[in-house]
Amino acid sequence: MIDNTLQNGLSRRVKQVRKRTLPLRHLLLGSGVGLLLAIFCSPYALAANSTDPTVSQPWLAEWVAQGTFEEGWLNTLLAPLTPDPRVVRLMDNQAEAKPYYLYRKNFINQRRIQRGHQLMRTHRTLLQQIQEQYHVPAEVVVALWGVESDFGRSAGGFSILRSLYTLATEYPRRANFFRDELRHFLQLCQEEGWDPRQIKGSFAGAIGQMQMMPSTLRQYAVDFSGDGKRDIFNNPADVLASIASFLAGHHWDPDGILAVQLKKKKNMDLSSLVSPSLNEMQPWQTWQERGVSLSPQDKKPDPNEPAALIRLEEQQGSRYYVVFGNFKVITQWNRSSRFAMVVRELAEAFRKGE
Ligand SMILES: [Ca+2]
Repeated sequence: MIDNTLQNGLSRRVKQVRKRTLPLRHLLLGSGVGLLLAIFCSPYALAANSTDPTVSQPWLAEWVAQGTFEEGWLNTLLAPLTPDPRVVRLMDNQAEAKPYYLYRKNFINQRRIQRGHQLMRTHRTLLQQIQEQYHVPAEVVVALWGVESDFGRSAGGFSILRSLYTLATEYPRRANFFRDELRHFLQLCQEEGWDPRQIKGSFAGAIGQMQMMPSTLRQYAVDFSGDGKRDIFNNPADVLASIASFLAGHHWDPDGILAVQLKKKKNMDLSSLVSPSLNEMQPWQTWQERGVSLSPQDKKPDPNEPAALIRLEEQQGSRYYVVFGNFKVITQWNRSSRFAMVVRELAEAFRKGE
């Protein structure tokens, strides 16, 4: 009896609800035109959608559709952001190519060389352990650390979230690249338990003391200290091992050579031999057949070792180098030959001091 009364009351309420919702349901389901009208003419729907980044940026909606991120989480993070005009400006300025002798000054000076020596001593045991595991020389690892962040002193003060979102939305030339990096960054934050709003780095999205892009970090950063976290902001063991992990992952050859400077010979025009790109390396033997030779004190490359000939500008004129596989490995980190040569020079300075 009581049950029946309850059931009757319940079914009455259900009927009332159905009655009230019938016109809307009819509008939505009964007519395609009605559906479109319902979406486009509702002031509430229009206002709610147009401010959501997942609506204004269809590539974000794709991430939601693919199940990579929750829509509400993305909108909460991205909706408050405004583009950072400094980021676009800096991105355009960096394309200006300085001659090598000016470029070098940004990275190599006496203070940095001394600091590198000091840190090689401070972290001697750690660097030996890393060298044993990854078969990459300590001085090259420390040189990359010095070039990228002045040994952790300047890892960048830009919000990575805002910078990457700015470049993903306001920098059409490389928008796809930066959208992908933003996705990796957000995934990295979820994997590592970082708050995306708190992470700082370079204007171009590079993070941590080794200034790696998020996609690279996800692939190569390691926890060498053994605490379960890849702390690339504060932990030297994780930072240095992550650098070594990248180089080893790009096939660093422990017995290989980075580069050898060529002495200019009379009657030989090296400028005509300069390689168009490091992607077109030739076996060392081919260079010997073209008349390129090393000094007796230089380490002898294997005749089959892939090599390229590059030119860098010094104040006094051009300087020529034969560069080998390990040089190309460093250009996988940063595509510039000038960058790879700066790392080599700094590594040489550290090695000589030991
Ligand atoms: Ca760790």
